[in-house]
Amino acid sequence: MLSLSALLSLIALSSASPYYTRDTNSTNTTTLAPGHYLAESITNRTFYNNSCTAETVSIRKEWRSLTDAEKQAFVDAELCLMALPNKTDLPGATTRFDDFQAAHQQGTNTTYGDIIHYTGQFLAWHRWQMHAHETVLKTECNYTGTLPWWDEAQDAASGNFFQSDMWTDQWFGGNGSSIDNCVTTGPFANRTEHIGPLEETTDYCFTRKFNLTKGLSYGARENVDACYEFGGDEFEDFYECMAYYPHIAGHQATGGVMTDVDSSPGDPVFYLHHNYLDRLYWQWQQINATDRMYAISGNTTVTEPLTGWVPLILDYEMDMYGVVDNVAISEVMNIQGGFLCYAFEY
Ligand SMILES: *[C@@H]1O[C@H](CO)[C@@H](O)[C@H](O)[C@H]1NC(C)=O
Ligand SMILES: *[C@@H]1O[C@H](CO)[C@@H](O)[C@H](O)[C@H]1NC(C)=O
Ligand SMILES: *[C@@H]1O[C@H](CO)[C@@H](O)[C@H](O)[C@H]1NC(C)=O
Ligand SMILES: *[C@@H]1O[C@H](CO)[C@@H](O)[C@H](O)[C@H]1NC(C)=O
Ligand SMILES: *[C@@H]1O[C@H](CO)[C@@H](O)[C@H](O)[C@H]1NC(C)=O
Ligand SMILES: *[C@@H]1O[C@H](CO)[C@@H](O)[C@H](O)[C@H]1NC(C)=O
Ligand SMILES: *[C@@H]1O[C@H](CO)[C@@H](O)[C@H](O)[C@H]1NC(C)=O
Ligand SMILES: *[C@@H]1O[C@H](CO)[C@@H](O)[C@H](O)[C@H]1NC(C)=O
Ligand SMILES: *[C@@H]1O[C@H](CO)[C@@H](O)[C@H](O)[C@H]1NC(C)=O
Ligand SMILES: *[C@@H]1O[C@H](CO)[C@@H](O)[C@H](O)[C@H]1NC(C)=O
Ligand SMILES: *[C@@H]1O[C@H](CO)[C@@H](O)[C@H](O)[C@H]1NC(C)=O
Ligand SMILES: CC(=O)N[C@H]1CO[C@H](CO)[C@@H](O)[C@@H]1O
Ligand SMILES: [Cu+2]
Repeated sequence: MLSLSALLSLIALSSASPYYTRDTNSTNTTTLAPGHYLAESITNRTFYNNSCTAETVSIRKEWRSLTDAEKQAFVDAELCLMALPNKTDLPGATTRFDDFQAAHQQGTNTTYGDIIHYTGQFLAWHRWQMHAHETVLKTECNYTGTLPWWDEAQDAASGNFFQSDMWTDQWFGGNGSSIDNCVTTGPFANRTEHIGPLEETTDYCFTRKFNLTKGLSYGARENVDACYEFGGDEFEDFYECMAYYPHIAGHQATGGVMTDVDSSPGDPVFYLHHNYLDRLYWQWQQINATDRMYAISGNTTVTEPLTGWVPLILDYEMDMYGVVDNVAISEVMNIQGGFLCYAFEY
């Protein structure tokens, strides 16, 4: 298992090549045996609370379980968000879709060492980001579905990480062009990114550069299972483990904008990838809810602020930089706690 400092030095190592900052450029240092915790019923345990009941819970489906009409509705909703004006004045944001990308760039601001990825709020923040994105699709683009996810472990096991129809020109488009990696086909073809690369705000083309090898290796189910070995009192080890292979699989395999640690939400596939990561986090929580549901530890920042370290607690208010109202971490620990109310199809 990588320590946090090892992770950080890997990030520092790889930041020399701007577009590929998530490439940890490392050999496999995982020493844990794969876990054996996944009971058949693990993903359908429920923890209904308050207004969240069997009647109100929404089900987030794997992309391939959606009907063609549902797939079209999701793609259309993302296109709608890309056509709506920004509501924040975050640097570079010109559309409502950009607002989310800009907020992610703010959270990744190296002034405090990327607070949303290498601190205890990594999983909570991205869970909330998924919910916020889904909510805005519904409230501002009349989307009636739920946020789909991408079953990466299934694709890694198949030998073809890009077997899903999500990568066809009907839905998200595929690999970038061999000339400049710009995505030139599908509904998001030739999109101009306004946020990034990294902490810049410039205009550039929306890119992808598929890497099958990375998808098959990083995305392997055993890498997820290895993370599930950590208990609630080892939360820091758990989130670091999740931030490693399961997290970098979708980013690095997709390539291009998805590998940009600040600006990866510029590829709509980002949301399917992080929704999958959220499902993995929820599975881990369900394995021992008493121990893991409210597990949180670490500090609020990676580097010490001038005012001193602040331990991360459940009351900590996470920041979406004006895209939606802020919430405390405690609100997002139980995905059926009331503020959140969803389950995963499987
Ligand atoms: C949970 O999943 C298991 C295995 O698929 C199934 O047997 C069981 O009926 C499911 N329970 C509920 C409440 O859906
Ligand atoms: C949207 O962004 C533009 C700059 O791109 C800015 O001038 C404008 O104030 C922003 N809109 C809102 C509502 O903040
Ligand atoms: C959403 O639906 C309302 C009511 O039908 C409509 O006024 C509005 O224009 C729709 N919004 C979008 C972005 O399509
Ligand atoms: C994607 O495009 C890159 C760059 O053109 C190429 O090297 C790679 O083989 C392609 N990958 C797949 C899976 O098509
Ligand atoms: C995107 O741009 C490329 C290069 O200019 C062009 O060949 C392609 O037809 C464009 N795609 C779409 C869908 O407009
Ligand atoms: C990062 O934060 C610092 C300090 O608040 C600020 O000066 C800088 O502009 C921020 N960077 C970006 C990309 O917004
Ligand atoms: C894919 O990643 C592997 C492992 O990091 C690397 O050796 C290979 O050159 C990459 N392939 C492409 C097409 O970028
Ligand atoms: C990493 O090492 C573990 C333990 O040796 C192994 O099970 C796993 O497949 C490796 N993962 C990758 C991505 O190579
Ligand atoms: C859940 O975690 C607690 C605290 O570590 C432990 O005592 C208990 O045995 C665990 N329960 C299961 C079913 O693993
Ligand atoms: C968290 O803060 C404590 C001081 O409260 C400090 O000793 C520790 O090194 C910090 N941990 C990390 C991972 O930065
Ligand atoms: C249920 O909701 C109450 C009131 O919002 C909250 O205090 C409690 O923590 C929630 N419990 C769970 C298990 O989500
Ligand atoms: C561990 C590892 O693979 N390190 C490589 C990282 O990338 C640099 C530059 O390409 C190589 O020189 C290292 O060997
Ligand atoms: Cu992120």
